[in-house]
Amino acid sequence: MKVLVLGADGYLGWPTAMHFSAQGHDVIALDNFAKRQWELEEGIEPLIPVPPLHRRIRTWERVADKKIRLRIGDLCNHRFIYNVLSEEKPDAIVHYAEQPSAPYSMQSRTTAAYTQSNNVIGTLNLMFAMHKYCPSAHLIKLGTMGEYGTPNIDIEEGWLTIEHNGRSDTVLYPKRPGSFYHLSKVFDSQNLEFGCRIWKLRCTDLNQGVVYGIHTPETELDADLRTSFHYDDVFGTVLNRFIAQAVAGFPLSVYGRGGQTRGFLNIVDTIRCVDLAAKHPADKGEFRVYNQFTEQFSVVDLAKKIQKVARYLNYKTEINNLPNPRIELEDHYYNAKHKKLEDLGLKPTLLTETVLKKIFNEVKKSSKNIHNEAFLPKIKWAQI
Ligand code: USQ
Repeated sequence: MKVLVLGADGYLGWPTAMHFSAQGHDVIALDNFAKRQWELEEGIEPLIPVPPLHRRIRTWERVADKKIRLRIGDLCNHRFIYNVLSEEKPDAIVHYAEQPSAPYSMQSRTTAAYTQSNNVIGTLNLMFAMHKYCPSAHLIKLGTMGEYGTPNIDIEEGWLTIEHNGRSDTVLYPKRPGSFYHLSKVFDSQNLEFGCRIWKLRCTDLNQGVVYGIHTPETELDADLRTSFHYDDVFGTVLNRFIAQAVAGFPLSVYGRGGQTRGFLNIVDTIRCVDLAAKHPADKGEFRVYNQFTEQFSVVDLAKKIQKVARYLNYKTEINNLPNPRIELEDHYYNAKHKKLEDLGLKPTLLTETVLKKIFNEVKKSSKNIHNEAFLPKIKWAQI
């Protein structure tokens, strides 16, 4: 397959590009390096310095004896993505190229508008480019479990069959997300469903939970090949943050009572899910939604799990219930289906103590890079 990875410089994009290349596919890595710009704006750095993508690609070529081709540009420039798709005509497009942080989007009108225009217009341009130049390509789009919010009913995989006044229909699952970032992915899903319906595009929307972890088989091959790992309050996700906090001797920052329940998955399973989706493409005209996570935890249960392993490793870890900077339910029903990827063959990598110890060990190696001032949340939903 010819696989185009959009957002290939990022936490998930880079390991995905290496994975497909290692499998012998022809991989094109595309990025505009916007994430590095947002890091500069916020004054934050990943735990482990990430070499420029050019260097990572050269190292990959040396270590794996495989080529990854690089295209630099912005999806919001439609001419750029028109050129790429007309020249490359990929079989599969894996799309991570979006602003991924809820707190970033909730800082101001400017960052909310930027997040939504960057994400929604970029994806819209991509859809038009696919329609014009490669309508048979399979788009594997990273959506988020956060699109659904926390409804008081079971969460289905994208679609819901409802009965109303004696009639029945299957409709996109109603969404009630909790940030302008999560909303941007709802708008993407709506646009993509429309594109599949009118132009017969094929799309798999992966509604992904909170990803954790630092290793994939390819990132371990050379220090240059490691991926970006954030522990700060803007780009760091909760589990990665808790581990960095434990290593730094900082209390685990549970927001509010910590009853917020979310779906989680190991970075290794992100790659496996994308791989499974690519191997089993959606049909022409099909907008297919998979819920991509392997287990669910409340934030406080997660903190206790991490505290237990931390104490075993001799860290004196405490849990601190901070006033919640977000507006979200802290005590709610949560039962999200996540069967379709397992039906395709996903064998979940669960959050065992061994898995946690391995992440602790890796974070510990870079503990001198941890800045404690990056831990406390500074962006408040009510103060935007
Ligand atoms: N939380 C804490 N303490 C922290 C950080 C977070 O209690 O120090 C809580 C939050 O209040 C929230 C939960 O942990 O209830 C998850 O927060 P998060 O920052 O790990 O994840 P979130 O903002 O939801 O976003 C992340 C990714 C995003 C992806 C999403 C999947 O940044 O790109 O879409 O996870 S999901 O959460 O399923 O929507």
